[in-house]
Amino acid sequence: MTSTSESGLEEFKLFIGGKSVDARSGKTFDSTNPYAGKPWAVLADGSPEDVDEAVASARTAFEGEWGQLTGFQRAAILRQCGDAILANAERLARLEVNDSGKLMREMLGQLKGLPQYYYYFAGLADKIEGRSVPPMNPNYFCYTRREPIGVVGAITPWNSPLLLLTFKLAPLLAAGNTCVVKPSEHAPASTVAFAEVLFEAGLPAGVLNVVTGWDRSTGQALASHTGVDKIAFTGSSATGAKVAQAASANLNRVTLELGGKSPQIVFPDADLDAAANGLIAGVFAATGQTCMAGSRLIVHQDVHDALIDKVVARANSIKLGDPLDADTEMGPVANQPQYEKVLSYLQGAAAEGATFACGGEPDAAQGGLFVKPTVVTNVTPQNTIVREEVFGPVLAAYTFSDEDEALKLANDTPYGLAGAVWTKDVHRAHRVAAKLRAGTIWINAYRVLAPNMPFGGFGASGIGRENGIDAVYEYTENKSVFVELTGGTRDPFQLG
Ligand code: TXE
Repeated sequence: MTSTSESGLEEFKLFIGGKSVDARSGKTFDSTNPYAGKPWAVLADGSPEDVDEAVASARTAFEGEWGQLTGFQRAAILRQCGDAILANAERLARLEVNDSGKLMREMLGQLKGLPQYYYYFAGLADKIEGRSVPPMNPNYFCYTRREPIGVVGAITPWNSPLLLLTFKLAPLLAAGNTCVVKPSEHAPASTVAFAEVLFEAGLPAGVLNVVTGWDRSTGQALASHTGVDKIAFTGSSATGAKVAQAASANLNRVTLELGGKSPQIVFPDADLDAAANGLIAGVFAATGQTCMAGSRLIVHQDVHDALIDKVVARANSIKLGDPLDADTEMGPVANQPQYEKVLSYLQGAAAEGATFACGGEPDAAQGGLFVKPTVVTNVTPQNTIVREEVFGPVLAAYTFSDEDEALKLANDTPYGLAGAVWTKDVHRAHRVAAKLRAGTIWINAYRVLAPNMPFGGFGASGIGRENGIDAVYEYTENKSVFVELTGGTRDPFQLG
């Protein structure tokens, strides 16, 4: 359980085997509230030895009570988890806001929506079926079994820690696996409280373990652990590649949900007010700190000026401020390194000759880690601001003259997480959606997710898919069973 330290900060320990425990080293680290600009929580600083203990606990749970449950029983527990998340939504959302500076209204909405993921995957837990396969040789009865993989290591980032953990946790639990999660050092608290909530709701001890840690060696220890069977990671593409290398050294499975530089294509017949609203939602909501940020506007040259005017007008009226205030629309950047990274991209854009239609600098009136909503124009497709993920409130806008050029520009990226097409022409909408090389496409919309729609990326945006009916299979092994029916013997030197 969380408590308060002598310094008045909330305390969060590791959560291993159903118990709150100190790090073996006894060390702690602070988590800073980016809006207040000061520490608000103290966390156990877990090291590789703590990861060992958590993995052993997850293995014991997998081989114990949890591993014996039927899908029906797991479904019942998943539903209880969903109910408990709803009952604790406000508290959990507040922890996320304290850690990341994201808006309370956004995080509360996310937390209240989270139970749907557990209910959805509860509905699948008792439907994970093998198949009876027609035999090639009539002497055999053949069938397949879908079995859990075992212990899953989940490594999560600081933007929306509980939503991104849920993308992994709900299906892996439905399939009967256990989990060790290492949340980001920049936003670790909510994950600890979340594990406690799920344990209280009936998730058996050891099924979900949390190791927080400041040093990256903690995540590395989990990614490379020989006691883990699969790694599910969300974060930057650079770290994702390292995680995949570590996991593949053990021949472990991986799911990677990585960065993006997602295009929003606006055709001249589009409803420009709706498109402007979608652009605001795509890149300024969550202060642009989402993997699916629609950070490239590719707009037809005839409507460029009109659309930029609309976006800039709305961007300039975005209310920056306290993430806990109900009318705040954009909070600070989530942490100091990220703030510095966003500013260095803005300086780089200016150096490469871009123009700021709005923003382009810190918000001096707010101070702290606030950056003004920024629209960058006069860019070329080769500019860094067009090619690299900023992970901040920065939109880069450039033009096209026909559909082929729009698609060429949109697909000219190593990433492929998401994208949008804005047009009233139904033929064009579907044609362009089919040709965009990205995992999620919105037509006349942006930033919509659902538990039953697959999510993941092409190219440098990742490997595998989260959510959707097939996500449980990402956490199963497919086993073939041959049953000899006649009791006869066969030539031992012949295959089949
Ligand atoms: O992410 P990392 P960081 C992008 C964004 C941001 C940049 C850096 O551009 O500026 O990443 O942020 C753990 N082995 N995104 O440093 O490094 C780490 O402790 C195993 C995009 O926070 O990807 C954390 O728990 N684990 C993104 C998690 O990996 C390691 C979301 C993610 O950290 C590790 C967040 C290692 N070697 C940032 N090194 C998105 N696309 O959603 C770090 N970690």
